Amino acid sequence: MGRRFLVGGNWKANPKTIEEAKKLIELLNGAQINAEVDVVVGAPFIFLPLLKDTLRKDWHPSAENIFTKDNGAFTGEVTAPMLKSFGIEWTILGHSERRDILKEDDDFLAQKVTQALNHGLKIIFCCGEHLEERQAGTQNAFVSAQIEKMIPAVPEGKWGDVVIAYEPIWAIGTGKVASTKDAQDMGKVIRDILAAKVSPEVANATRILYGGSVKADNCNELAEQPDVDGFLVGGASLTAGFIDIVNSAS
Ligand code: G2H
Repeated sequence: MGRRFLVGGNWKANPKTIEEAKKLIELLNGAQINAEVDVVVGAPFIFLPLLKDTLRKDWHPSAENIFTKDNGAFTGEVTAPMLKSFGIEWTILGHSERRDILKEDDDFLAQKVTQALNHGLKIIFCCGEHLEERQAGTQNAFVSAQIEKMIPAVPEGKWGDVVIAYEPIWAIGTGKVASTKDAQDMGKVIRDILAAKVSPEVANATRILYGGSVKADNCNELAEQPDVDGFLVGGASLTAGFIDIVNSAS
């Protein structure tokens, strides 16, 4: 059975006001979708109740992060049980902006992976190399190490709740989209690791997304690649172009 295409929006911390968030939701709710596709909309925590209440019901609001514990003295953190109690079913984890700006390392992210999945959240787990590794030709080893550190964190029976997003950091928000070959090659590298370290069944079933400057005018060719099962979209998720990207699944 083929893997169902998935497109994730990642608003990051872009909308500054509730009015901006409402306008975006209005745009998304009015969209005509002609494709068989799962759509997940990642937004800052504070906007999630609004998304839960007003986003079209065939799409899914997502957090962009969680903390490693259920609750306690962790000032400023938001936890998986809190999200679940608001009816949120998804979270992005390990985005490069959290890895690089907030200094979240592989071990910390592994704890978040286990925590999210044990609480019944579905995850979009991000990986990807810097320009430095790409220029040195070590991108496969770098991304493989990120995936290999995440694999043991996935509890038994939970692989169906895992989506992986390959996002080369040099392509994020820079306008430099990876070539279709770069995206496909890394998708295949990740799938081969899953086959070798988890199982061929999990490798075959797990959706691997591409993220990094995906736009309406570059998504169609990328979407045709056998190991690109969808997209994680930042800048363009704040525009009408997101609808075209969702429709690239058809
Ligand atoms: C990568 C992507 C979304 P953008 O961060 O996760 O953002 O599409 O703006 O490059």
